[in-house]
Amino acid sequence: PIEPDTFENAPGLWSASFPWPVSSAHKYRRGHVLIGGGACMTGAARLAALAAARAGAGLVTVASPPEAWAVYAAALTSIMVERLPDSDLAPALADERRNVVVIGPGAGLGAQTRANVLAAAATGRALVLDADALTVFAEAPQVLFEALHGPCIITPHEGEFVRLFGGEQGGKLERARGAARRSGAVVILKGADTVIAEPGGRAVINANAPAWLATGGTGDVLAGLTAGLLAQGMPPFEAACAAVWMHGEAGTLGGPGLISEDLPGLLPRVLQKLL
Ligand code: NPW
Ligand code: AMP
Ligand code: MG
Repeated sequence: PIEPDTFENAPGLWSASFPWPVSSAHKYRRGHVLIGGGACMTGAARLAALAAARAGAGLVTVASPPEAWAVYAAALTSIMVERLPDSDLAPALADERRNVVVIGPGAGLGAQTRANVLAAAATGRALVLDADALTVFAEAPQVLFEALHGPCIITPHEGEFVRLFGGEQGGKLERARGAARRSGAVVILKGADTVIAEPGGRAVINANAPAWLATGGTGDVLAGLTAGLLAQGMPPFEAACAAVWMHGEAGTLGGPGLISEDLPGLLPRVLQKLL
């Protein structure tokens, strides 16, 4: 440990719980990630969906409001697309085999995003909340924290973090730890160095990420990747640490000129390193 209960991220911390498929596996046994697709910024949910699938989730569904359905359906092949009657995610939550729900990437800042998060949380389902799903609770973060019943991973960048937890002084490590304690969620506080913290006090500092990752959409990829591991039964803290490490490795493999949509396609090479 770097200091008590604090570790530098490395596969040795989580490889024992990495969800490799077994010979009796089939797609319904490898988890089903549901992603709430936004109506306008459709790229974000698509990036998350591809990353969840590359992480090994057996099935991935993007649930789309009717006006964006054709965009998702035309752009996605391995990923399933569900056409919702409107922007309400509730119908897509009815299938309980969808064991992880991702909300936030490209979701938009309307009241419906807030309602969708609360509806998903009420099911007790494992959640990955990112981006707009965090920002919509900036005025009332306690409403979000009190709604969380099941496992939850939140993935704020610094801007999103300050909206939710305030900008109080202190090091990144302590701020992430405090946020995990306050929210009850595993917190991935992103940046050049990313801190992963859980409510019990364990924290991991990740340092393998290259600055090539500072480009639009990479956070959306991380949300999907995290969900893909979580859906396969990896415990939330370990899934968060593994996803952040894999994301950094993929960014390094991509190197100069990297754009976010390169990342899902680089994940097989990252998985190969872990085999
Ligand atoms: P400043 O400039 O420091 O005052 P937002 P977003 C601040 C979707 N995307 N990293 C900073 O303020 C996302 O999924 C869709 C970043 C900045 O102005 C969301 O749904 C894509 N920001 C939506 O866009 C690809 C930092 O926060 C503000 C920061 C909005 O997400 C792109 C940005 O926060 C994108 O992912 C940091 N380390 N520190 C697609 N292909 O469809 C401080 N800030 O306004 O919530 O914007 O992150 O772009
Ligand atoms: P987002 O802002 O939500 O798109 O997330 C950006 C992703 O890229 C996060 O995983 C960050 O940790 C990563 N990232 C952003 N800037 C850097 C940087 N300068 N060095 C390394 N990783 C970065
Ligand atoms: Mg983001």
